[in-house]
Amino acid sequence: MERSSTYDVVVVGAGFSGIYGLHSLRERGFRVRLIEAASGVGGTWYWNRYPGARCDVETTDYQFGFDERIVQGWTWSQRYAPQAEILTYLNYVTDLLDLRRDMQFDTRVESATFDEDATRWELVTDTGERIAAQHCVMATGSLSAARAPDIPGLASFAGGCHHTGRWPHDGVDFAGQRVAVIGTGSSGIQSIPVIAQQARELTVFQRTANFSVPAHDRPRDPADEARMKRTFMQDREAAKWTTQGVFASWVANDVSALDVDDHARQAEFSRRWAHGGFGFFESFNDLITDRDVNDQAAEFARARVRDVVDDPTVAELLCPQDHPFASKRLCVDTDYHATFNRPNVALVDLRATPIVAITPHSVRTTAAEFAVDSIVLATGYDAMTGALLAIDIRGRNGVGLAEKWSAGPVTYLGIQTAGFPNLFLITAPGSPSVLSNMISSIEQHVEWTTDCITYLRQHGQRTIEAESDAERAWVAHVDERASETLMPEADSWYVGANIPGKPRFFMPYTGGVGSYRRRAEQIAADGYAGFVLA
Ligand code: FAD
Ligand code: N01
Repeated sequence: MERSSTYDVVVVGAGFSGIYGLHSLRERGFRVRLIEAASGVGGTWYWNRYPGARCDVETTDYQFGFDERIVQGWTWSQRYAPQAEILTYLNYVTDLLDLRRDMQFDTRVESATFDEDATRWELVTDTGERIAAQHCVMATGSLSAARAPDIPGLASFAGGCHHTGRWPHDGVDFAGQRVAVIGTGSSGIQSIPVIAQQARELTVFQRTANFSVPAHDRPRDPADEARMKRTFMQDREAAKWTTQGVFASWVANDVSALDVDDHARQAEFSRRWAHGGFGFFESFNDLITDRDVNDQAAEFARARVRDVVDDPTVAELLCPQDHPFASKRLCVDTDYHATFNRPNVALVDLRATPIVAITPHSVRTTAAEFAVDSIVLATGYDAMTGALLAIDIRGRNGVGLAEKWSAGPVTYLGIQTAGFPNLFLITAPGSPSVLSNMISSIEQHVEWTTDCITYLRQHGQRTIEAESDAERAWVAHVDERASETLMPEADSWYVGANIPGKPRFFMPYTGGVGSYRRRAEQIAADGYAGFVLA
């Protein structure tokens, strides 16, 4: 049965972005409805229940910072919180802020059309509901459109086949099984060591070896937790102006590696490797811009793989050779490389022997057939644009977002795109988003959006829309900043290379969280320069 309702704002998605978006807008007195395809809150942490799933930005940073009550009322168990704990935390926040009454689950938004006469968005859901709202906030996630590979015969597989980003809620029992994992990005690298302990045999199908830094995860010390709580609010405020929106996870070393001698350079690399996590990436300020420095970091990381892996042939296969260090999203692991010393784990190099087919009981490469009982697809996402383009979004004159972005996603600040008034995108292409602590970036986007919608109400304006010129200039700036780094060289999901036919376009903003925030705030202070208000 078709039902309809009208709101000031509709928010799509109930991950970190949607939860805060609903709260923030509701606090300003707007009538808000949140629509979520899943049966509960959590977003990433609702869907990704695979063995070993956890954050890899440290928990101290990877949490909300907008309300001290949330921080004081929650205690984290680990340096990197596991998925179940983050999901419980997001349910705690949802209840603390009494958000559930404005949330609607098990409902997927299929289309969103801007009605130019009524100056509002009309959404249609898969439950047949029509929802009208003056503003639409897409909190649909940068890494939420799970991507299964196009392998012949995949659908014929008779055993269990699970994508890491759509993991069964009651878990998967791999005991006694022969398991195949396809994919060695962050999801593969987190899950492989845990699955190896559960399965009888594990075969890892690797197309590209990835750089991974040890996590050195550990339980949180209660004294550290208490210290964190005491100073969190001021530390978080300071983190907003850093390159990656963190204060606890790592400290950036604002020194060129070229200004120190070889001994000091190796010592800094070693110190950060021993500390664990993303801090290694910030060993020097030119690690991602200077090829020599990057090569040295890459060689340091490869040497650590050779230290750990017993079989020299396997070690070489696990050493990334075809992209600069951290030009693909850096992984953070617990015992990933050591897992290949286990007698029940084998590595298959798909560069040498690609998969040709999946049969009901096996994975077949050009060289061999591997009989398996279960397949894990750790094959990633149609990142940054996938969830948005899965919705038929139509702006002025009925133009579709897919058409507008056919050569790549163009935005102004990664928040709006010209021709789509009152459509706000949270952490979209053109914003620091996936290159940062995402919670910091999400909070900034939600707060900017809330202030913007409030400003429109205060100034009697019905619409805000990015100007094409401002958008063009922003896209050129994003592109220029990316080209100052080695990042666009890799065939990564940052450039859409993992999706056949996706236009190659470096999507996130490499200019850093702090400088991005300054710019976005200045634009707002200048009466939303580069936007048309009507
Ligand atoms: P999501 O959490 O992806 O939520 C989007 C929601 O929108 C989903 O629930 C989805 O169902 C819903 N949705 C989408 N389309 C529709 C539609 N059409 N209709 C209705 N609902 C819809 N980032 C970090 O900074 N640090 C980390 O350590 C980190 N770890 C990660 C680990 C994993 C396994 C993954 C996959 C990502 C990780 N990320 C990490 C990135 C992570 O996605 C973000 O940190 C953050 O959780 C994103 O929140 P979000 O609310 O923007 O999007
Ligand atoms: O996905 P990925 P992910 N045949 O795209 C391979 C975040 N995250 O889910 O590189 C064979 O990185 C593919 O190979 P190649 C984080 O931002 C964070 O692991 O394309 N292989 C690659 O090895 C991360 O970057 C955490 O050659 C195929 C892998 O599958 C992002 O989410 C944990 C293939 C996909 O790697 C995505 O990570 C998890 C095919 N047909 C995720 N298709 C944390 O730790 C793809 N591959 C916090």
